[in-house]
Amino acid sequence: MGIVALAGGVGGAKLADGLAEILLPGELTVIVNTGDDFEHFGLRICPDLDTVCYNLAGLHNPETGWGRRGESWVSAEAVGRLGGPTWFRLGDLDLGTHLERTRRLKAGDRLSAITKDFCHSWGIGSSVLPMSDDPVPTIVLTAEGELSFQEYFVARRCEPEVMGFKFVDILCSTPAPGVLAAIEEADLVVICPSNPWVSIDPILGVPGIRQVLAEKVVVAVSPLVGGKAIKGPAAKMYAELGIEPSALSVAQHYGELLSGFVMDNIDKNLTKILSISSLITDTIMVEREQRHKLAEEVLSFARTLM
Ligand code: FO1
Repeated sequence: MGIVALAGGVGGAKLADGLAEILLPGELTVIVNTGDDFEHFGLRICPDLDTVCYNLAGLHNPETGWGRRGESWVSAEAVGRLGGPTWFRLGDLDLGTHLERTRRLKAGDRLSAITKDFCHSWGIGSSVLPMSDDPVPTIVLTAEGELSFQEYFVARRCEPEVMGFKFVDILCSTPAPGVLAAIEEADLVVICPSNPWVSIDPILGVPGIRQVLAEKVVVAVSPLVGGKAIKGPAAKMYAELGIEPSALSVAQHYGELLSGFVMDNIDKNLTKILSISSLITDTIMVEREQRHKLAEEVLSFARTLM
């Protein structure tokens, strides 16, 4: 069975990990948002790509959700003592990833090729693909002006009121090698419980991706539970954009792309007003077993739609 998962951020990485655990190696391709990538200390940082890879490799930090397990902060503390920037924390182990990725990018390698090699080194059996090898930086349009994504997300702790989003140069970007083929060959596409505005919309906006998805069975899992995001600013963004933060709004966000929708038990009343097939289950993934359980339930539900 060929499954494609679209993911970005911690919630997406958790479900991707659950899917990888129950599928055979080679059955899963995870297409990851790179809109939150940026340059810091001259290094290319790809937070969502790394969060997905670290989770699939079992190297992730369970406390923060991002970065590496058992991390140390010697270099970040040394930077701080020299008066350098400490607002975006790069751990020592994580730093190795950024150093080697940047070295290879400067040597002319593509992000997708580098990610493939990193996955091999980390023992990841699934394919992990950046949505594009072209930079497509997300800009958050706020009441205080335009902010780069990490400036909004980390430096400003998502406080400025959101008025919209811009994905720079997205119309000139192309899907990374293998992205369109993986979707075309997939039996099912799962949109993970990631932020629809800043994790999934950039993927859907890369020219060609939405068109191939339109031919597929696509199931989304709501990142909003009882009107709140498990992690991150998705609910706040919906409210500030004048849309009620709810699982229903997430389903409407993806619209005709969806064949089915998965939402939490808490939101079971919404099934009455949802016009597509839905699965109501426990979607909150705290323990590792909950990732596998949700992945199994999503696949069983999707089989009824194929
Ligand atoms: N998020 C934070 O809130 N503070 C940080 O200092 C921080 C550092 C960081 C380093 C590497 C990495 O891969 C991710 C990091 N994140 C940090 C998370 C990241 O900003 C966001 O989770 C994503 O960009 C949104 O999905």
